[in-house]
Amino acid sequence: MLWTRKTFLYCMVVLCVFLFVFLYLKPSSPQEIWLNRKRFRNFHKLNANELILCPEMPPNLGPIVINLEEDISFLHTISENPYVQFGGRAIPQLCKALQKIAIIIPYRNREPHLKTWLHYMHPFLQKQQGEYGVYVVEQIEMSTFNRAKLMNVGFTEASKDYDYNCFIFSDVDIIPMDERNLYRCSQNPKHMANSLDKHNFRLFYETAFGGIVAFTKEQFLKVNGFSNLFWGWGGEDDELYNRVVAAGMKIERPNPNISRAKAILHQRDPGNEKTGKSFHLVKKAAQLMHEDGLNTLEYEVVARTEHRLFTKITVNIGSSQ
Ligand code: UDH
Ligand code: MN
Repeated sequence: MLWTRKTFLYCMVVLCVFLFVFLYLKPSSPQEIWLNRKRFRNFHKLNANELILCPEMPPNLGPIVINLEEDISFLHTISENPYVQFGGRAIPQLCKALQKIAIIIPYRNREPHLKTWLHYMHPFLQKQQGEYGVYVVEQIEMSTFNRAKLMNVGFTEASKDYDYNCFIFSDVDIIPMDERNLYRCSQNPKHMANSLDKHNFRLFYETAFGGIVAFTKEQFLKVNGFSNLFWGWGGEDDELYNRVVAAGMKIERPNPNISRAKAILHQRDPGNEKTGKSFHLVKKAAQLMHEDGLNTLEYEVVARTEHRLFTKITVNIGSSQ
């Protein structure tokens, strides 16, 4: 009897030790760490590496209403986006982002459009659980504008900042109308401005590749970036399309019902006239791709400002002569 009770107690102790080791000392899965920390309301101390991956399709996304009449100040947008950090960077609060995204915006003298873009895009990108940074690349000289070269500068400078693996090159005046249009990179370079209101939500032409395009780092390096030779309006997007094809890649486009977007209407900017001078280069993309682009890019950063809503890189990119 005594012996049996002793054995019973002994067994209980062993069982307790086992349970203790199993429940408390076993390595926790990231989900458990996340739940525990959530319980203790310790969100801000979360280490991104310990979090579970964000889902492919984040929850609660849908169409949004865009009102271009509103004049929205930077301060208002800052106050509405407390999680956006200096330089216009954000990471998802409760999961580990699938991609590290740099958004590159070519820019000169378009403050009202930039205000609108930031007002709609910061909430949009955060709802999509993006880990991202916004880069506004400003051409300083009043000489002819070179959108493509600014994109190359943005890619190069953002890559120095952080290990971005996805680059979204976007005009400052295009705002998506549906949060399900994921600002992410795909297996192939992706043309995202395929359903603009100003084109009746149709693809402008079969090989259109302007407005917004998304490239992984590898995809962009494979085509050696944009050409640097397109001064003035037009052609650089078609040349990039030809580079992608010449590099053996396909182009992807999102479902046009979901990629519906508003393009802010405006007059042509001074210094961005259609000169037509570089258009003959479009057909030479397969050859030009090796001789001109990221590998021949020259510029001088004049200033770098970490604004609350974006990083501005003011740059001297020279001129066509
Ligand atoms: N951009 C600037 N500043 C400029 C020129 C261009 O920031 O002075 C940037 C900006 O991000 C813009 C992008 O380059 O969204 C593309 O230029 P764009 O908006 O001029 O190109 P789009 O295809 O051209 O919209 C339309 C020409 C307008 C003609 C209208 C005549 N009714
Ligand atoms: Mn425009």
